[in-house]
Amino acid sequence: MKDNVICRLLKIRYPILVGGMTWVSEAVLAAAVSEAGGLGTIATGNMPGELLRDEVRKLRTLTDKPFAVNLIMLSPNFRDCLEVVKQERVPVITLGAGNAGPFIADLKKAGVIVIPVVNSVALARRLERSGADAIVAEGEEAGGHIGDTSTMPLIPQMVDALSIPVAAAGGIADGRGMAAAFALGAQGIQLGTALVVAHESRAHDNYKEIIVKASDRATAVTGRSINKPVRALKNMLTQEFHEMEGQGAPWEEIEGLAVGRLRAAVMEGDVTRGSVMMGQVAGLVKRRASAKEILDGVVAEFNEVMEKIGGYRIPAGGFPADP
Ligand code: TUI
Repeated sequence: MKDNVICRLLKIRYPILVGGMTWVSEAVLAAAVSEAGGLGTIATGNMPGELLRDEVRKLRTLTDKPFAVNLIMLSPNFRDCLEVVKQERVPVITLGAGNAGPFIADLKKAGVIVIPVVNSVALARRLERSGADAIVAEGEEAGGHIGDTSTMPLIPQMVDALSIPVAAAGGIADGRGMAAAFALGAQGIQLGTALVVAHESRAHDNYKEIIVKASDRATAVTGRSINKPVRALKNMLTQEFHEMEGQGAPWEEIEGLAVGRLRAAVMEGDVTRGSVMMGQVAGLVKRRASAKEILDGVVAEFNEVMEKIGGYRIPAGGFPADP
């Protein structure tokens, strides 16, 4: 294998993107990932356009490698951030939490590579027709705002439905997960939780320690009753969400409970009442390391796994039952 379609498209060495993690994915982590050979990402969350401009300029003092900006269509500053992306000649954007369709043509005209993050095949098909360059297909194992389908069934259905490249997200933190995604037809992956613990990540120490200590059952999904499912660490906040949802509280009240909680977790380390968004792979993330060590480790393990299973065959007629 000499070439990878996502590396060629994005001019990167490893087909590894970073999730647009609000508050976590900022210039320093993004630059470290891009320097390590992946595609670093600045997440905007609800950030005003001018703050995004500062982040993009800061990143450019740290690396000359390609990077992405992640926009969330729910944000009140979405349109301002779109303008900044064009003015600052950001090479790649990823778009989550909404239908990116109406914005693709304009961004393409400005020369931006557009990669929507989606959880449904129907939306991905529409976005391909609207001109998306690639898709990040995100399974419900992911942290944060999620869809309904998990990565294992989602990726092959996306790959079958689309002609553009697919990167897999949700449930991937190591080379085994990456190899599984490639077996399903993905040409790249997106890491989130695995990079929250990077030395260059500004997530509070408490947040990183919670991930490193997490078990397989550490996360819960809240907000299903209001059609806004979010995966995060099970804690007092998720319990409060579930109680409120169980009582059939109005959506304004449920959403109100979330305000400021992600910031409290990431920036202040409030892991009991904050929203500690993390994927189900938190239980797999056992070590804090630099972004470069994390990416190199994933790639080395991917190659080991491919080597090991590359020659694996089921013999004609199957294995002998009594060898
Ligand atoms: O966007 C994400 N993950 C996120 S965004 C986020 S910000 C947030 N902060 C506080 C509370 C809640 C959210 C945290 N995590 N992933 C990509 C993604 N996009 N997952 C699901 C979707 C999605 C959802 C609905 C995409 C499209 C969609 O439907 C749009 C439509 O109109 O058809």
